[in-house]
Amino acid sequence: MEFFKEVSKVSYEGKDSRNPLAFKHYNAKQKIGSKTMEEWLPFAMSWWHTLVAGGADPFGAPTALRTWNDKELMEASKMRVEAGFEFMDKLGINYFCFHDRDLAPEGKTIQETNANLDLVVDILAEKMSQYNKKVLWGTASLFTNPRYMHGGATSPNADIFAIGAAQVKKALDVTHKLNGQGYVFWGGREGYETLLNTDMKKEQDHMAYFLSMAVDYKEKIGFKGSFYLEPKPKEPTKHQYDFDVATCMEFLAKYNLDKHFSINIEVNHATLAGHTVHHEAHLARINDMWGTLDINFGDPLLGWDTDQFPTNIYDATLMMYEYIKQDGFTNGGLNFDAKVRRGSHTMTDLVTSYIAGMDTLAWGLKAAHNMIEDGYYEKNINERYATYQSGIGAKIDKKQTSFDELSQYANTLEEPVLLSGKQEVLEAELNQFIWNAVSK
Ligand code: XLS
Ligand code: NI
Ligand code: NI
Repeated sequence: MEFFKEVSKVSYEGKDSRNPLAFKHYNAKQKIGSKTMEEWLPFAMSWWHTLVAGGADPFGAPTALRTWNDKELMEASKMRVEAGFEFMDKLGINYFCFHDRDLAPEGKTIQETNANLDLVVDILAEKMSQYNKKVLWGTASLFTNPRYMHGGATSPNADIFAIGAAQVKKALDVTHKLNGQGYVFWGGREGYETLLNTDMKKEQDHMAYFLSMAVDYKEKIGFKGSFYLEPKPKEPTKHQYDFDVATCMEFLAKYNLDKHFSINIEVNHATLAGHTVHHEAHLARINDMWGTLDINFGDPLLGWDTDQFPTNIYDATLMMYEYIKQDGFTNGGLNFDAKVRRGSHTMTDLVTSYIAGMDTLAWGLKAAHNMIEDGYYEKNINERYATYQSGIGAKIDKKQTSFDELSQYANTLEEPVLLSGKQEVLEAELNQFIWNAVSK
């Protein structure tokens, strides 16, 4: 059965194309520096937003027209597998990401649920070798089932903690079986609403213990993929324990887990935390903690996780700037944690949305590559900190001075003359890099 009937293999037509079913900037085999675009940009399809989301919102029922809408649950799951591989094939996407519960419906018992999952996973494994597609990462949904209303690893109820552990163990087995390159921990309901009913210390200790048991289990089964923690500041809970990159790094370091994890940065989560994705990517990079990326962007006028397709070229460029600086990822990739708007309800909308996102990232990659080749921003930063290259500055940089020496030195100074920060010039120049990346 063909699911995306209006779409044939999507090809690159170049920047002047007006064809919504063609790439304008993403040209898989084109080299950007040392790697092809396809090598730089290991795009992944998110199973949940692409194949499961129906467009329901708090005010109304699902709108999405999907071939499996009227099918029984297991039947629908199997159709999604077919559709997913056709989708990746047509777009030239080589990876996908999933939650356990996206793949197959829950049964009446844990055993039945696992049996459903195993059935779909076997079909997946076959399709993966047929189409040559890979799992970027897997994860477990410890947030959809009502039993997790007070948390999974941070639940006040020990039996829920145990059920959550069993679920993650199974999701790790499945990800391992499918040769996943990674596994994500996003603490959907790991946070709290009010301290009037919450033992925060106990909950955080439990969460860390949960993660450390996952590390033990990973080693036990010989899973070689990377473990990632995905920060998000709010939604669903008011105070999420994995607020942002800084909070996650501190948490991992405190519990001696930092060697076992890196961070999955998500653009819209960065902005919800009051940061730019540039900030989050930079902070993770300089600490060697940036492992993978969930691409989307948020509406600046709305305060929630809108998970829109990434069409913001500024975010894309600055994100790619950090990304090229660390020479990409080892096991990570660019997962489209993005969903079509409720009104974009056709099967074809899914394809055109991915094209829009892939083109934006490709454009950002080109612009960022030019920024780095040109050296403009690095040169500016070097000049800005030039006083640390010699004399007292070099001593400070090498940590070879003291308050006594600095005080003596300061006494000899006249009021220093400062350089301009030149922010407006730097921002105007960024516009030029973005423009020139596609105009030439
Ligand atoms: C939700 C998260 C989620 C994770 C995986 O906001 O982004 O989709 O990426 O559980
Ligand atoms: Ni995400
Ligand atoms: Ni999100």
